[in-house]
Amino acid sequence: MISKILIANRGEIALRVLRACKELGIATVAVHSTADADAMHVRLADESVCIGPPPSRESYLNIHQIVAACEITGADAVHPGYGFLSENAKFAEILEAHGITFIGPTAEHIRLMGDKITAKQTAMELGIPVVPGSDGEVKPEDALETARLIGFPVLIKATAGGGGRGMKVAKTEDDLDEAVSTARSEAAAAFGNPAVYMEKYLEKPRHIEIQVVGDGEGNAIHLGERDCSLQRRHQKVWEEATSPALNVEQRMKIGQTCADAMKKLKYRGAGTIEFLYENGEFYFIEMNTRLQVEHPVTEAITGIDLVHEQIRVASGGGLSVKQEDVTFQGHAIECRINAEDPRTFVPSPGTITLFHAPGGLGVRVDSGAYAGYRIPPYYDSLIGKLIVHGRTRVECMMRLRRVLDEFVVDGIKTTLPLFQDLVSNPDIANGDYDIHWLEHYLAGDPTH
Ligand code: MV4
Repeated sequence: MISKILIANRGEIALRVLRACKELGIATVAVHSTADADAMHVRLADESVCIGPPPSRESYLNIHQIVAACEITGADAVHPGYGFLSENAKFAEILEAHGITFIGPTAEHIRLMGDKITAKQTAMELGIPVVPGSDGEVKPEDALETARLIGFPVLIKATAGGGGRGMKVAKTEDDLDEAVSTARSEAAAAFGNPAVYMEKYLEKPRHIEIQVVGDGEGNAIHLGERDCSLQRRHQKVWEEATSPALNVEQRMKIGQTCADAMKKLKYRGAGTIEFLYENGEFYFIEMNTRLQVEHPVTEAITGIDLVHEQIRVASGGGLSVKQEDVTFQGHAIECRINAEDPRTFVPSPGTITLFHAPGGLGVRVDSGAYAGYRIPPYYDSLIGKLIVHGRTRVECMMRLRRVLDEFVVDGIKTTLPLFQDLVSNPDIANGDYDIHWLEHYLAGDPTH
């Protein structure tokens, strides 16, 4: 059994995990950098440990400091949140070697999904549909033959990549050599590994991801999908569940495929299987082996607390629900509130002078922000998430318009005005968008 959890994170996700621990009667330890001494997660935890100076590399990414904080406080488990060390296989192994439970998948599964080629090969073997493409790595001298087999346009992706870095499109044979060599040098620079692979380029897909949870013993369930197509430079801005593009049959079919795959893998913990979706077909792109920022939309429509489930399976307690007991109620939308200029997305750290979070039925605000809080300039600019739930998508959108009017964050710039614009846009109201929609909209494209 787990009796004390150290939360190796900061901001809204540290609070999110703290709340689950409190509900389960588990003691909590916050860790923080010197820049976060006055942060909400530090105030709400039972104990806290300062683990270093502001740069993440010396604090939130410092494995030795975090292990030392566990030993000092007697924490018997670590929840990594998202980002930072959440998908670091070495971290999971080191904790295990110290007899500390890592609340997440095995190091082996983290590694398997961290390499995009082994992830894709594993997905294929598990019966998950993938994007047509090369059989593993593509060497520059084989690129043309492979591209002709796949058919143009093709996309060159970094094996060690993820998040869109080191990706290059080749529309025709003439573009290919340059696309391959640029992708290889970008991959080498960003990840220390020049290896690339090739896929058919999907022109106007949606990004739809499936939430899964497994107990590590061969039982796994799916909690439906999230539509995360509204992104800017690979940063998600707005996420919703269910997807406006899917019907019940499609949801249950892809969901069951993913749950069955996770059973075969004996996957433990929460995971997200990411797909591109185009013309009624799903194409696997990657799997995230962590809790995701947008998990609350799934919680809103299923009523299942994902962090409770993560903690249960990490302590060998199994899942609290069976697939047949999972239902999808209504619709939920999440808006990411970033401390950024809503037009340029330039970070806007500083002091929040006034903070009023909206409330009422179907409203959730996950945030560590408060009036007087000074946002440090060292970290991600996400200062909160607004999650709105309604019985239908139309009701959810009506509620979101009301709630955005109520939300007050003064003293800094935030992305709230962007959402004010989006909720009055007809394409958004109709759920009619793909992964490129937001970039076109922000560029002032008149067709949007
Ligand atoms: C693709 C694609 C089109 N075709 N793969 C971008 C990040 C990485 N996770 C996968 N990405 C893409 N892979 C094929 N074969 C287009 C993208 C992509 C994208 C995907 C999801 C959300 C936003 C995106 C924005 C640009 C490109």
